[in-house]
Amino acid sequence: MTSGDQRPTIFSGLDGKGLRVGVVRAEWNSVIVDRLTEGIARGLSEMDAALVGPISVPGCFELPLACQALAVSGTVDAVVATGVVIRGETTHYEIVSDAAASGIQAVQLATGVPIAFGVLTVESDKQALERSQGQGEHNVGEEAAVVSVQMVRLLQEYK
Ligand code: DLZ
Repeated sequence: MTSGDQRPTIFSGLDGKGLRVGVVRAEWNSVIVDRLTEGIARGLSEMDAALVGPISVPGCFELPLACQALAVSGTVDAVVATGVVIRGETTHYEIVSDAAASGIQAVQLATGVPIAFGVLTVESDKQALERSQGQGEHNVGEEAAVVSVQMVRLLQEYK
């Protein structure tokens, strides 16, 4: 078994009809972020959910604030945050990655709006490319899109 085999299976049959999902993308490593954003769009389209945005922010450090603005705007049912932090490129790796992850978690808990973590935190360009592939292959953006709809449907059961 490789580490890739431990990913959850993409949930088939999820219905996103009538849902609006906001996308916030960080522009560092934008070639990879484009691939992740394509994955998000593909995933939402397959579930028949509408994509709102994407909204761009400079880097992953800024993702939580923009996600919060979108979450409280009342215009979306969920948000997908995406971006790329590559360890080799920055001694700020842990600072930027941790700020993005903990900030996004804080926003979804405070607002009750699901925010899926479609952020790649990787060691190299090679890993980033492997995790942002095309249809039917590993794409963390597409997986996050599925999670956003899954969480909306889950929370609806408790309303
Ligand atoms: C400063 C910085 C560095 C060194 N590396 C990344 C990165 O790999 N990925 C990313 O999304 N952003 C990076 N940033 C920018 C920070 O996220 C942030 O935009 C700046 O520190 C300004 O607040």
